[in-house]
Amino acid sequence: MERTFAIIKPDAVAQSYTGQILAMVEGAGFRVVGLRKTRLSEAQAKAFYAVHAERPFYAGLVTFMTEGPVVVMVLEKEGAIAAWRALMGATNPANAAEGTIRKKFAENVERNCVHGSDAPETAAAEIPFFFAASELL
Ligand code: 3AN
Repeated sequence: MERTFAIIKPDAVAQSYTGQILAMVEGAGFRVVGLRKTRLSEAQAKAFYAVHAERPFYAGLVTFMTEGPVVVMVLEKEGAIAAWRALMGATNPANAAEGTIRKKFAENVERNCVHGSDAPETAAAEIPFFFAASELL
């Protein structure tokens, strides 16, 4: 069983899409092993997206990710990392396939509703960024 880290971002939480997104998660066969509503500090958002620090959209991304509460999750399933990225859809919702979360709910490439780890090493770093082992059940 593989685990991945996911975020329901401030745009989706503010528009009350949390329940619909969780229904899609569970409907796709993921087990939710960790779940918490929180609000990222600027320092947390900067550290979480440090890999994008040199990108032109970094400052806007940090502002967006701290504008309101998020829901952080750890999802478990065989091939969870790829399966969650498939369910999220393409980064730019204009390119996202039918039936994906971003196609259904996302506004644009920045305000794109959800995050998912992109590789096993990323998941291994992102999960403990938000969750203690004792919170994963
Ligand atoms: P993904 O979330 O699909 O893994 P990344 O890791 O390339 O995509 O980007 C991280 C986040 O940065 C995206 N979820 C989105 O919010 C934001 N982002 C990515 N590309 C752009 C862009 N061209 N303009 C604005 N924001 C972007």
